[in-house]
Amino acid sequence: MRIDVVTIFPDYLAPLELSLIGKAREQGLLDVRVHDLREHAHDRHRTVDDSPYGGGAGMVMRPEPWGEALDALVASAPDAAPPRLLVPTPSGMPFTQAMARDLAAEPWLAFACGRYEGIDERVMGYAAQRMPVTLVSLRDYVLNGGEVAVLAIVEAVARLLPGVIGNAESLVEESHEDGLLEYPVYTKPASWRGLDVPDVLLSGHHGAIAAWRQAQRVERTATRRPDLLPPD
Ligand code: JF5
Repeated sequence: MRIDVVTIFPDYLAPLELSLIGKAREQGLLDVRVHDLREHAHDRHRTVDDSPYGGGAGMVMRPEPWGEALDALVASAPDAAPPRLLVPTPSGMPFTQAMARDLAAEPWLAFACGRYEGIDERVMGYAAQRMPVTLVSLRDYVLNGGEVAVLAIVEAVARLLPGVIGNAESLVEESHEDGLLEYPVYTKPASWRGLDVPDVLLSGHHGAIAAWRQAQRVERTATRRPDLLPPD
């Protein structure tokens, strides 16, 4: 999979060189290219923002650098289908594990990182004439820019790519793969600072362990995420 990220802070994406994603890149499973939007700003101060038409607080990202940056992405692979463009924003569609699965099946993703009050709306319109565009939200809070959201989305997607995680089972038995939160996990020692591992886990009764874990999943989900349970 190829992933392009356009940002005014390329250094923010440095963590994509680490750990599992860094290794996936070294192995050629993932081709990540980070681009500085200011390469496409041609005035003396390489300006990428301006005040909003209609007034209001803050600044808006100007469309011209974004138009050039998107054109450059498409032109970088003239024989390929264009990438799916993802734009992190608090006003986007909620990002989910199901969305991560869908995105992991794409050959090419591009991310547009907004800053300030956002990107001139015409950029999304222009892009949508050329490629699939999805506005995506990490839910109901506000970040200073899309970069941290990109880190989260790229990690959620990349770990689903064939070869990136060794143990395929560890991908299935996870929160949000089947609509319930995960059960609690324990390791040695069996007793630690007066706190004991639940007896059932030491019992060797696989049926009892599975039943206990499922009950824990339902209980946790009811407590922490009742929105995930079917209405009764
Ligand atoms: C951003 C305008 C982008 O704040 C976010 C965000 C929150 N959930 N998901 C993404 O993105 C940065 C802020 C303002 C555009």
